[in-house]
Amino acid sequence: MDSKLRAELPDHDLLKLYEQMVLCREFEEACAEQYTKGHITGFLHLYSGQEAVAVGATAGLHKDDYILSAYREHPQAIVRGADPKRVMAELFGKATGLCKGKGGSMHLFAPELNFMGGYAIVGGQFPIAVGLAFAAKYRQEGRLVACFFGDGAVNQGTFHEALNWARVWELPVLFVCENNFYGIGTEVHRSSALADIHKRTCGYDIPSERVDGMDVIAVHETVKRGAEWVREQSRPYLIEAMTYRFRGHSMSDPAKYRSPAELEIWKARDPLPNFARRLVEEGIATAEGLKEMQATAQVEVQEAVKFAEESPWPEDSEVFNDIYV
Ligand SMILES: Cc1ncc(C[n+]2csc(CCOP(=O)(O)OP(=O)(O)O)c2C)c(N)n1
Ligand SMILES: [Mg+2]
Repeated sequence: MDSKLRAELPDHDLLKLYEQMVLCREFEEACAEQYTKGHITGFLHLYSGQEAVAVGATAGLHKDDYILSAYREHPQAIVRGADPKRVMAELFGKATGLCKGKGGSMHLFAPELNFMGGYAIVGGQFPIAVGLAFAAKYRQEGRLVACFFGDGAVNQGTFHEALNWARVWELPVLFVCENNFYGIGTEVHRSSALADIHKRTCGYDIPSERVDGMDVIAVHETVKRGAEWVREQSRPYLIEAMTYRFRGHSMSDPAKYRSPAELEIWKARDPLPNFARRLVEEGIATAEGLKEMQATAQVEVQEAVKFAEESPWPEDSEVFNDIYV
């Protein structure tokens, strides 16, 4: 049987994509549970539904490419290589956390992995992405900056300033919009004059395209090709990935602004079971094998929760350390 998936990637890589998506889903769903138990406090924005974007895109980048994102970024950090234990501990505010428990959910940061944050200010990552790209070009490092952001960020001035300077200075930035149709409770057509976000780069002479963000293979192929173009041309590019979050904006949002019917349409497009089905249909995995993968991910996440629970709080004396003044 001809396998469409095998034409894209070797079996090992295809299975890795599935493994990572499952780990992300299990991690996020465990976060919801820990929030309900009061172990995670403050804002918590979960990524369930959008896994194909983080997983497909990261696989299309090089390890030394920088990644920046917004505040819905646990999977982006984990897929880049952050230890789920240290990410969970960070969400618990523990000393063993990725940022010593001082950042929390919205401020994950791992420079050793070239994961440069986690930004709670909508559009805060754009100028930093451009600055990193300027530095990378100046030092002739050959790496690019992948800057993830939401549909709700594109009306911030920083988006337009970043696009402009990235083009004027010919900087290697791959802008990746995760268009999940909502900025908190506001549907994208109510906030954007042109809701086809990829078309908005024409004013800056930046090429762009749209991709199905529920299809991990499509995202991977598009990002890989886009990244190669950025690297070769030393020019910015923008990809708009059409996706959907299955939960509310944050844990405190019951998402009353969207209909159950709409949610059902998108749940039918859930990137995990759909990719699983293709893997099985094309003889790359068995249903049992994929179930085992999920069980392994569940164990890994439970170990992360246990690690976070048992970890110490930061010392009081830590309060004035790591402050940028
Ligand atoms: C500068 C700024 N303005 C407003 C907010 C409040 N805020 C938090 S998230 C958000 C919506 C962002 O939506 P989007 O970029 O689509 O990301 P998504 O939540 O869909 O992932 C807003 C307005 C903020 N954090 N920063
Ligand atoms: Mg959004």
